[in-house]
Amino acid sequence: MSVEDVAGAIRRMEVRGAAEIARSAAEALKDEAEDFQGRSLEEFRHSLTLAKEELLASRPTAISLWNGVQTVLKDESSAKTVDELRRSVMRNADDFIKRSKEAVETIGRVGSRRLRSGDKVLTHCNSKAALGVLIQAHMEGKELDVYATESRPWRQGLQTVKDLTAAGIRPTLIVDSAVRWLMKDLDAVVVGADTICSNGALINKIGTSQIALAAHEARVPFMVCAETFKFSPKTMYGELVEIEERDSNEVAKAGEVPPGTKILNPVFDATPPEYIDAIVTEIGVVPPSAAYEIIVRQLGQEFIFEANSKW
Ligand code: RI2
Repeated sequence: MSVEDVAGAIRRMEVRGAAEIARSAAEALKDEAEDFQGRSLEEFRHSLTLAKEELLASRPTAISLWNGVQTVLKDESSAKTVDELRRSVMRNADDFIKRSKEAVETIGRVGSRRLRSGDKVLTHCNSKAALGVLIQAHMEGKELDVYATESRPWRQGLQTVKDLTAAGIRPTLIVDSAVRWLMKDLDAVVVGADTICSNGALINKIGTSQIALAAHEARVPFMVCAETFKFSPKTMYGELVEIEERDSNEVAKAGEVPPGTKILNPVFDATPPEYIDAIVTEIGVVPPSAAYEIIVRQLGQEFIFEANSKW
């Protein structure tokens, strides 16, 4: 698929999930590099810059997209020939995709240790990292009672119950507003992440912060599953995460509400670190207070510099 096609599919949420978005963008950059016909390095760099800008503009919130694109293009300035640049983009894209898939598998194994047979667990939206933990625990023979929120307005919870059912788990679907009612009966909440800020705050699907609040009130452990490329170097120097707002017709179609009704459709919200008990990454379980160190160690100075270069 062309960069334009991939960016469009991400924008329309045909491709969704923070990690999947990043992997698709990496694949699109790889194809762009493979198909480049010109001979000038300058022209090649220009076409990659345009591709990068188009992909980054497709959805603003998940840092995985920025980290993925940055990883693929990290050798751009040092490459001396078109061929060298092409090879580096293709190699980096393959590496990123492979590492990101392996990270989900590792998170599954690490996170499942936190769950016991008989646990009642709630998940929100459709996070492959969070589902990986639940499915791994099930494969290890633990009997889980899994609840999935509907996740209005896109209703990704329907996909979640399909994914869980396909893995042999019989889930229970609830409407988003039933979370607090249910919370007293739960043993854990397991969610994914679009972005983890340097102070450990979680940016995830709208409604996540309400779930965390209810979990905190009921003293139910709240676990976040996040690959290290979900941590944001951009937030280290104070940049705030842009919360995407989508079209009002995702909430109510024309004719369903009186003309002139204002509709707000924020897609993500921020959960403060004090409501998060553990973040499960591919390098282990960490507290939210470790976010700064993860960014420095795993992503490194180059990423931090690039992320804040406009500062
Ligand atoms: P994985 C999704 O965003 C959800 O917010 C989900 O929790 C998060 O990405 C992480 O998903 P959207 O693309 O990367 O559905 O774990 O808006 O699959």
